[in-house]
Amino acid sequence: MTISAKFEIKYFQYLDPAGKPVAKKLPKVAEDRDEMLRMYRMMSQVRVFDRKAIALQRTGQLGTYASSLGHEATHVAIGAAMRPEDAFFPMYREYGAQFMRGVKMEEVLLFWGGDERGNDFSGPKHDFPWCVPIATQFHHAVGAAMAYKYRGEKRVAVSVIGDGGTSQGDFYESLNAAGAWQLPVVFVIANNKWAISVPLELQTRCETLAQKGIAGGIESVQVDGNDIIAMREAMDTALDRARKGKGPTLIEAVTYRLSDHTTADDARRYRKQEEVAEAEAKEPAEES
Ligand SMILES: Cc1ncc(C[n+]2csc(CCOP(=O)(O)OP(=O)(O)O)c2C)c(N)n1
Ligand SMILES: [Mg+2]
Repeated sequence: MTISAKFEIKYFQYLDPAGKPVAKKLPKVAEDRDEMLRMYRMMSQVRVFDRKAIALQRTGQLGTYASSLGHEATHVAIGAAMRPEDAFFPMYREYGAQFMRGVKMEEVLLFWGGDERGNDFSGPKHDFPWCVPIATQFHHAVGAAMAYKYRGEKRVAVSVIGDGGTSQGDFYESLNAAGAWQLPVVFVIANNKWAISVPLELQTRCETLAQKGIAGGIESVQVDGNDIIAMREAMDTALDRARKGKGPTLIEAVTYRLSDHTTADDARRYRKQEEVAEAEAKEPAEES
C-alpha cells in the first residue's frame, strides 16, 4: 500500500477571544489604523442596526428579519477586502459586507418589510440581491467568475454560504466547476454551527467544512471567523490569488449564530443556553 494523496487544512487565528494577539507577527492590515477603525466601526454599526431591526419586527413594523449577531467580523472583513468592481453574491444575513459596499440600512429594512425595492439597493449595481434558496448563490457566483475569466477582466466573484448550505448539491457542483476551470471566485462558508435547528454534528461527519473544497481541487483554509484580522487576511490573500489568475479559494469562517435563526424562530427550544454563553465569550464585537 502506498499513499495516493495527502491533505491538510490550515487554521488561521491572530487574536484571542479577548482581542489580544496570539501570533508573533500580525498581517499588514493590523498596522493600518484607519482600516482597522473602519472595520471595527462597521462591526459596531451593524450590531446596533441588528438590534434595531429586531425591535422593529417585535413591534410589528417589519415582516421578519434574519439577524447577523455574532457574524460581524466575518461579514465586515468580506466587504472591506473587496473592490467595487468585484461582485458580491450574498445569502440573507451578510449586512456587514453589504454596508461596506454602500448598501443602505433602510434598503435592508425595505426588503425585510416585503418591499422589493429594497433589492434595488445602493452600491455596485452588479452585486446580486439577497438569495434565500440555499446554496444557489454559489452557482451565480461561478457563472459571473466564468464571464470575468472569459473576458479577461481582473474581477472576483465572492459568495457566502452557511454550514447547512454545504450539504446541498449546488455547493459541490460550484466547487467542482470553479476548481476545474480555475475561476476567479472566493467562496466563504459562514459556519455558525446551526442550520435553523440542525446542529453541525448532524449536518456532516467532516472534521472541517473547508476540506470539502479539497475534492474540487480548491485552495481551502479554515479561519477564526470571530477574528477580524484573520478573516481580512484570508480574504486579501484569496482575492489576490483570484485576481492573479491563480484560481478559487474556499474559506471556512468558524463563528456562531448568537441569535435565533430569524425572528420567526425560537432557538431556546432546541439548543442549550450553556452553549450560547460559551459562544458569547468568544464573539467578535464585545460591547463594554
Ligand atoms: C433550497 C432550500 N431549502 C431549504 C430552505 C429553508 N431554509 C432556510 S434557511 C435554512 C437553514 C440554512 O442554514 P445555514 O446554511 O447553516 O445558514 P444560516 O441560516 O445558519 O446562516 C433552511 C433549511 C431554503 N431556504 N432553501
Ligand atoms: Mg448555519
